[in-house]
Amino acid sequence: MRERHKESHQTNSPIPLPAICNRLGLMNTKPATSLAQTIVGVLAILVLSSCNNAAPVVGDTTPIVIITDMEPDDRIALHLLISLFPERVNLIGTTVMHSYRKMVLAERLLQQLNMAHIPVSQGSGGTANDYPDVVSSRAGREYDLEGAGILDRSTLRNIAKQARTSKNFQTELRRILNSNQSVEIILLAPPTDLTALLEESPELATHISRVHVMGGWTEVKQSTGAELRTTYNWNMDPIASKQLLMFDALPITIYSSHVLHVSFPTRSIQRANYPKLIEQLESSSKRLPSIAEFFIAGSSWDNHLMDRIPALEKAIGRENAGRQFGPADPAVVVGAFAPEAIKKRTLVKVRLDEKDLDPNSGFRVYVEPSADSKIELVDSFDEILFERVFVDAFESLSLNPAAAN
Ligand SMILES: [Ca+2]
Repeated sequence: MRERHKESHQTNSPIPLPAICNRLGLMNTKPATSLAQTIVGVLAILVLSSCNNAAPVVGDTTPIVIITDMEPDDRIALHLLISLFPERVNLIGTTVMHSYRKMVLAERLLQQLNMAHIPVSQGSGGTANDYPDVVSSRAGREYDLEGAGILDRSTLRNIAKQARTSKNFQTELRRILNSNQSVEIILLAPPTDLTALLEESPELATHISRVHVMGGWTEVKQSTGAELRTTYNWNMDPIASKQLLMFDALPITIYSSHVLHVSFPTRSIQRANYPKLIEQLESSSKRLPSIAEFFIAGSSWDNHLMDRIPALEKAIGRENAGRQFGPADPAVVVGAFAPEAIKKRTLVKVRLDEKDLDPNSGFRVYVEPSADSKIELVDSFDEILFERVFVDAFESLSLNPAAAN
């Protein structure tokens, strides 16, 4: 599917070069802390020669907060972030169904990477029935096997007794925003907790330098013409998603499904199309138990999806279960912190109509160019750069003795 907005107002890069250099560590006075950071810097030098003339400034130490639903591709995204910016990740919040269990699993992943000092807190949650019944999201919503084959049975039993939802993450996020003038948020799940906090304390939006959003829409053909309809993360909480897009002062970058489907047309990173990435994961798993557990989590998730949606067998392939992942969440991390992966951006206004639901696909979205908007839409993504950053980040993580138990 190709769903470009032909009339879009396009901007090559709304982020000033010094900011890009800064993000990539090219103006960092401190030495790079990992091979991954060094390589990201080298890549940037190749494409941004003008950065070489910039005066050195203090490196980017902006705290990062991640909101995750701990699906298999979130696990990959977390590994990437920890490899690229081990000192900047300040808080992880877990959300949607089984958010307590997801918190335990995120803590376990951090422990395995010797990063247990990063706090993880439980956010909003519920059961599959607490979320809108959109057919395309049903299989994901009804998955109930997080932690199977990873956590022992008594731990899983104890977890089942815990509250399904919590405001702990909102409390922790408030604390981070109150004590920092500039925080970046990586939103790899529905925005329920972030929006609730900003509705309660809108002044905290000025402490957020950018929200990197995995969300958006696809173009669905209807008898009346093509319509934009939300995908999973926005399907799960359309009201919070709509409200987030209405905070005028909040800089947001949207990695929409319709663009990532063009950059990654098979929608599955697997041996047939990205052999280097799968080989890298296989190799990393020998030293990193957190990758071995990604294989376990992925196998359970992939088989569930293929059981529920037989058409996915063609895209995923039973033989690839546990050895493939969706590129969306990892792409957000790469795009956020190696910004040259974003080949084109468009400033837009986005409106979500939560009252207009097509139960087969999602809620109606309207997008229009707007030069004064603080919302930028990723319009084209560099999957080649993604591959290079990915391989290097996992190689670095595997070689780092601190990360290998
Ligand atoms: Ca996710």
